[in-house]
Amino acid sequence: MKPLASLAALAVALAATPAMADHHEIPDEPAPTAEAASAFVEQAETELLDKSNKAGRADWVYNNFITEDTAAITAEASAAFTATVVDNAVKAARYADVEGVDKETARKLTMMRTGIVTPAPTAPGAAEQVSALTTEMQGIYGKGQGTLEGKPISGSDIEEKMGTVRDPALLKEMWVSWHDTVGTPMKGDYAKLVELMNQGAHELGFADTGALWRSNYDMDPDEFKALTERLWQEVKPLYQELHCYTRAKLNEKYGDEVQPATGPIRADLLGNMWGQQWANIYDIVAPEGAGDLGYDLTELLVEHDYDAIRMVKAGENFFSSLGFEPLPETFWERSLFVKPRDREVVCHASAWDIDNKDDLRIKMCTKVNADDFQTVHHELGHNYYQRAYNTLSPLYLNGANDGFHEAIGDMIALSVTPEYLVQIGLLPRDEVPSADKDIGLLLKQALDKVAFLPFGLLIDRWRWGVFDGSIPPEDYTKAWVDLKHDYQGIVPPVERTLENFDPGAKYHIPANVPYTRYFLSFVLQFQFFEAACKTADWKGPLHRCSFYGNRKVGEKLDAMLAMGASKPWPDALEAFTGTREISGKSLIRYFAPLTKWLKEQNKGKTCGW
Ligand code: X8Z
Ligand code: ZN
Repeated sequence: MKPLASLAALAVALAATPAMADHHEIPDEPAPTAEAASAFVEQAETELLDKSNKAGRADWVYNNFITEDTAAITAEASAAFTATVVDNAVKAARYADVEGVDKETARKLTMMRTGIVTPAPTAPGAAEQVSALTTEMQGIYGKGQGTLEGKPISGSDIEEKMGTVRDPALLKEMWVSWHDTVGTPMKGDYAKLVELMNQGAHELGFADTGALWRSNYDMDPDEFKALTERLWQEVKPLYQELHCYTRAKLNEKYGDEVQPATGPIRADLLGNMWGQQWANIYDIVAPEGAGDLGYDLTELLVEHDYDAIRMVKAGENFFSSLGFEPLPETFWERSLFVKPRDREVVCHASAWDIDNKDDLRIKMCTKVNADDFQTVHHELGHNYYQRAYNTLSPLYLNGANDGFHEAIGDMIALSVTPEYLVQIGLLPRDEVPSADKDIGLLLKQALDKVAFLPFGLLIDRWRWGVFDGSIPPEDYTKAWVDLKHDYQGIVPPVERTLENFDPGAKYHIPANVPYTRYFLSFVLQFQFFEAACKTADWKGPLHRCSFYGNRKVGEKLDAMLAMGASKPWPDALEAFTGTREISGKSLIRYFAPLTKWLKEQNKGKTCGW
């Protein structure tokens, strides 16, 4: 994810908190003329960039060293930033209907309002309250622990263990302890935050915070909602086939007591704390015959003595092969690559651009495994995007939309094929899986990419409901459990109660990071990937394509990235793919052979839950 700072100027970052704007009388404001509007925008951009950079720096320190003092410092900087953001958004509204405003200025005035992630009321002290709440919750999450066999275990370790442990009692212990100790204590803070953010959104002219979030996609917010629904309907049948097949395999492995053959899947059996990506249980679901791929990326990394730095170097090398400049020396000096032994840090991976120029960094508690190899590429995608648009004006220092920002590194990682692993010396050529292993390769990919889709959608469906009041605080966890049941077809391993706050056990809820971006990204990355493979003149099955080393792809990619947020996102999509529509068709084409195969496997079974 991108932190505050990089969100930067970008209204996006705008997240934080508010300040003390007074939209009724602003005595020193010039009369609203087109000239005044552009002068205002210019001054606001300078101010936003400055405050965003200051808040980003403080937030970096906090994320790397969670203490009372760093919490106070980041809360203060973030409150100052939010205050500025809200103040400028309120002023921007005054210029909205001024005649003769040029197109650029009009776009920026809109962005100043719609890019706000964490709105706060304008009343004195409210911005500070909002910042204190988000800082507090992130601290709880960052310091959070669960237990394994009764012993405390950190967030990054428990995440890894959920992928490797196969004893259902231990999986249940880890799942329950994590959700109870991390989520539950935040419930009150979260309800308070929702109330404050909604007041802030209201003052900015939005019905609630969800409406504000949905307004940031260059289209009508209702149209955006409909777009996400259309995409979900395109990919849902494939998810249902995957669910049906996976459930049967889990039933075979664990028996009816643990995983019944019908109904929803028990959440802790899927190889991931949140049941969001399932590739870690590939060994359980692998098809007979086509299942043995002959290699396991985690094992290859370990055997070849990879450590965190080598993993990141491999990611950098991919971008270099496309023609991108190497990462700056400061990236290597200032990033956090492994979990420190002696202090609390936020381990959830993130990419930063501290000065919005070239001070790029990542922060990861990297483990040497396939999951984190993927995440390294993901984070670098953010960094290369940030650098590509760093000459644009402050409000344009962002992705075409947030889904684009999330999709770049993942699109690159789709090129991590067996053939690519040969090219970088990780896999011996004679061990490349033959064509009869295609179903295995596709299934493994689907366990991450297809399994994620309903998860990516439901997080904000939950928040949209929380924000519009249809999910009141007493229903927070029930609604969460219901949505996970309905969309993903999964259930918690034990009954959840009113006191629990399961949403808080997922990073993006305490961190207040909108999540629809990932749903979009998991669709978009296949569109980008298919377009890149076409540019690279790839012939053969899409899932075997790697555009490693292709300068033509690099040039086209750079052109899209360099547009930043300066144009509506369909323009950026068109620049790279030739189409202006987000569509699930590329994903469906990528997995077409698997879909056919899954349907055969599921024949005669009652699917659904
Ligand atoms: O949060 C992330 C990235 C940082 S933007 C590591 N992701 C989502 C998650 O972990 O829930 C990437 C995939 C989805
Ligand atoms: Zn990300």
